[in-house]
Amino acid sequence: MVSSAAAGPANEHWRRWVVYQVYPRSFADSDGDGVGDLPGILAHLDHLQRLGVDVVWLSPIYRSPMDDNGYDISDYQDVDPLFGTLADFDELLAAAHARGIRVVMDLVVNHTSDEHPWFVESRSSPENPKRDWYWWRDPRPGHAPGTPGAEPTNWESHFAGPAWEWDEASGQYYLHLFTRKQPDLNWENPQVRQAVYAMMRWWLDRGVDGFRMDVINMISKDVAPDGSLPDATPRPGSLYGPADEHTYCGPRNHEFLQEMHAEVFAGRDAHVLTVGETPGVTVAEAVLFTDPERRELDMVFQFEHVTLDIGDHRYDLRPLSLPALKGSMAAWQHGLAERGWNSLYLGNHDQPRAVSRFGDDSPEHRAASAKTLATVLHLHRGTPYVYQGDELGMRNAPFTEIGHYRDVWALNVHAEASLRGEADLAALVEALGRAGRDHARTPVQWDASPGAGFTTGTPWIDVNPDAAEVNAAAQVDDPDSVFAHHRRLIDLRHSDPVVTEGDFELLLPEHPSVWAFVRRGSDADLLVAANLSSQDVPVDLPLDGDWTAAAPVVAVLPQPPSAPSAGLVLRPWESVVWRRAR
Ligand code: TEU
Repeated sequence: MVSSAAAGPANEHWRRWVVYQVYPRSFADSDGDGVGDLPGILAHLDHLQRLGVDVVWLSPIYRSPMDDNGYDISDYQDVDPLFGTLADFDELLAAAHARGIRVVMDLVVNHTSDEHPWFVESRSSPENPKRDWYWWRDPRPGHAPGTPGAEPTNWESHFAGPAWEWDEASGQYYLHLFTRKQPDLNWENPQVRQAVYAMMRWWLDRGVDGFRMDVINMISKDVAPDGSLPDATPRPGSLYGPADEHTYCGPRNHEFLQEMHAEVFAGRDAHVLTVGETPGVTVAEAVLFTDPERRELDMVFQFEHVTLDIGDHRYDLRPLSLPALKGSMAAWQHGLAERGWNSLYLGNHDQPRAVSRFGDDSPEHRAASAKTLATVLHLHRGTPYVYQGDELGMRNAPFTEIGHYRDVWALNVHAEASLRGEADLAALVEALGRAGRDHARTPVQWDASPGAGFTTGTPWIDVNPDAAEVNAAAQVDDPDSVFAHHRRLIDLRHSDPVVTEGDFELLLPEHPSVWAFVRRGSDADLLVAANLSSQDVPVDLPLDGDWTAAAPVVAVLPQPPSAPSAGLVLRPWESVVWRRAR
């Protein structure tokens, strides 16, 4: 129960929800074709209900050529046959609702597939009425069309190579910030926006509970009144460079989202959950996106904490220091404390597995480190997102060669590296082994059978061979499991308002292995202390006031210290949450 003294936007009921992300392709396969599907999700709703999550976010299930596993949509108002039918969707939605679980759709409207009828028309001729629905531009004057440097701008795609594709037949280039099969929609055109809003209303009328909006801070480009787009700063030794400064949080981004809110969400009785995926967003921008008064979004996915260990590009890996990680998270806690709201995540379908990246995924410490990472995440202020399999402590796959990978991004950067030579190629395959997106996309491990209970057929990507030990069947009834620990954290959020409302203070910001903080609520406080290392760590917590009467409410290891007293020693990957009433 939220106390009445704390009414107001900061205490809207949705702020107590926990979201679970399903990547349908890898969740559960009901028909043996090796690809997860909607009936597969339906068959596992009990798992989600037991975990206690309030919302499921479904990664894209729409019709798609699957160049980017469904983030390339060719029909926004149908389900891809790989995943099932609209009738399957309706059944899943009704069954989820019957269990009190809401369903949020992935909204991918920065771009469509090149096979979407809108793009097929747009591409057909420069005179087509839909030509202006996408970004078509002439080659750079003085260059032979289709040759390097002839692109309208020097922008590189996020998934390797130039962001412009030459279309010989219609004599212009089109923009694609992602793959060439993902042309960018032109949001400057009001017809595009209205078509998107109509599609969103159609899903809401069908009963869905909100949207996770893919790269929604890329929909407004830095376009001049004459239609020209600015060049980026090229990378050293390259013609091309990242277009981020001209494509992230562009001049009309907030206007477009406010318009969307008015056209789609206003006047809906039930709360519709909205979360924008916003790479490169700053705290100041995030406040603008998520301040309830501005009527844009409930929250955004920021990327700062998942870029601390990467250099010039995603596969340029750097060591991560704990003070940097917790400092970053704390800065977001403070930045969105008064206005706006945080989303909290350590992994998703684009990131390596959290336990492998931030924990210790060796057999000895895997479970404790997965639990401690969950403790720290769920006890921050904001909405926690549990990525499928993280509730089991699933880890990175032992992929050692490019043939193991399926992700178009990995395959594109590999093709690029192979032009540069063997040394680069070996370094890339090593980096993919730690940072590739496919680690999050191996099938969910339901049991110890050969297909891990995911499929009776041949899975589209290899099952992690650790499925014999790491699986749901072994965990759901075990009170010491990673699953049970997630369940306790979710229960705590639902039962104790301080988890949602309490303010946040980071303790020992420079400590190299302890992550500790206090949450102060209106009638209780929580103290979280976590050892993010595989050694015993003595820690002297700077405590305010008397914590002797506090009691541990969630702990990772048996016999946790009863109070955070002097002489405290945290065991490897131990974490404890103490609560004191006031
Ligand atoms: O991801 C966008 C994203 O996180 C990255 O592309 C990011 O912009 C990049 O790391 C910066 O170089 C979303 C989806 O989550 C992802 O699965 C899709 O592939 C992508 O958009 C395109 O739709």
